[in-house]
Amino acid sequence: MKMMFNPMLSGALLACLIAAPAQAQETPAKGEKSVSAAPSYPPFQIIVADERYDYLSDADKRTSLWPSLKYIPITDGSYLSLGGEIRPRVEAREHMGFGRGAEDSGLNSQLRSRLWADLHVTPNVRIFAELQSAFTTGEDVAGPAVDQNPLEVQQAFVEFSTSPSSQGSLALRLGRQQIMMGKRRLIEPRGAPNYMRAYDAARLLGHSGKWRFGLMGGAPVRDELGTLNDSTNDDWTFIAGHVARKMDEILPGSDLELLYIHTNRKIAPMDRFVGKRETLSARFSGKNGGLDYDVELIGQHGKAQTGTGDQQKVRAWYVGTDSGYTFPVAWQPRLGLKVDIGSGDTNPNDNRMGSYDFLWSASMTWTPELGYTNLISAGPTLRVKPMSKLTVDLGSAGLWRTTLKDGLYNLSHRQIRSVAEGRSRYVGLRTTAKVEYQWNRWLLTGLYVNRTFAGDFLKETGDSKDMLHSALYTTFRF
Ligand SMILES: [Ca+2]
Ligand SMILES: [Ca+2]
Repeated sequence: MKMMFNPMLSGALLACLIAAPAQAQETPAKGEKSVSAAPSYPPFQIIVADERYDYLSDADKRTSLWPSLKYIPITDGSYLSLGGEIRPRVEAREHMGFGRGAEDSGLNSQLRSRLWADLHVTPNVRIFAELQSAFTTGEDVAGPAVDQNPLEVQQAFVEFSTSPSSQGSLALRLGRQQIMMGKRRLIEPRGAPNYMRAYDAARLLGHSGKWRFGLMGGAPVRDELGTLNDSTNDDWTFIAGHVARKMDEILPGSDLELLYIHTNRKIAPMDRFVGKRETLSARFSGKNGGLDYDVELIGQHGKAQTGTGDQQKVRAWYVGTDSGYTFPVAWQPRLGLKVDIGSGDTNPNDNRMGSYDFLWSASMTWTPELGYTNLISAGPTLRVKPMSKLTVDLGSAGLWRTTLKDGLYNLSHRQIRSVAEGRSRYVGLRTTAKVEYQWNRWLLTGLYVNRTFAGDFLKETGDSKDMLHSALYTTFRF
């Protein structure tokens, strides 16, 4: 694998460097009116399958390479759309377990490659498939499949849809697919780590006027070391429904979204997450002038299966916000507040399970470190744009245990410190910085640093090294 990786990495970097200047002139700068016939394309989506290129059906719009790849006409009404991504990344990790357990140290080189094809058989039937590959070299402890998954079918689904109309639309997706809901606090495609997450699912999606709605059911894909061997994780199934509505009558630009997920988990790193949970989320978000806001409340009930075989009633919750204000001055500074609070179990002997299960949530930062169970993470964020293509994000967050009767968890639902190991609430202080330069529509380079300083609770547990996670990356996407 090591022999293969380095040429691939150099190839990817070369591809980025060659592709960038050649295609740079195709997209007008943001906010700038194009004087030539060059169109300004809609932005890329996180869920690539949500992108549509029907607007390129007119051959006059496909005079350069990129639109010619996004719309390849086959017969009248049918076309093929191709896309891909290459992300080389150099990563530094120190004490990701805060000084306990087998910890990777020093530099790693990573490469994520993606290639997808979207075949629109008729205006109402499409077949979407994506291959994805993730390599990591330099790890000094064996990495998981999230780092190392040489070649997999990341997505393969068929979609049946009604013809788009002003009345609304309805689509049914069947097969392996990426899913993202709301602010990515419960179900999402795991974009930051090397290999992404998908679900084997059936999903009905619709919208009509101010309403959006959907139903879905299935299971996540199990990440396995090795090639073309990822299977359906039947040990963690779900059924979900959601409905959202624009709430302009109450507050201009606002949106209310309700999401219900029933999960059945047969195996988990901790017994407390085994069992059936009903998760209900209400999320109010929007943008009004310089203000952007997002508040989410989540309640959980159900039955947890403990190690002794007893069933415990689940009573868990989460509350969080990521809101800010952008000042209309030079550098467009956005000052924000980000808070995440997940419940913990307040009493080991009361036959109730209070530890919040964050399901398939994105991490709080770009670092896959602490989970949301029994954790308060709260602090300010600042974003500035010194140049139109340059974005700087700074953040700082205090970390505390929600209840002193429960331990500390990581993003894999493992308890990394138990309740018996310390008495303090204060876990530590996290500081993050991210600088990204968007060369053009296709190419982005970024540097990310997360330094988390161990606080009183970690010190009491005996292992309390400060954590460092940093990454230098370039993403080329077409
Ligand atoms: Ca695999
Ligand atoms: Ca309890």
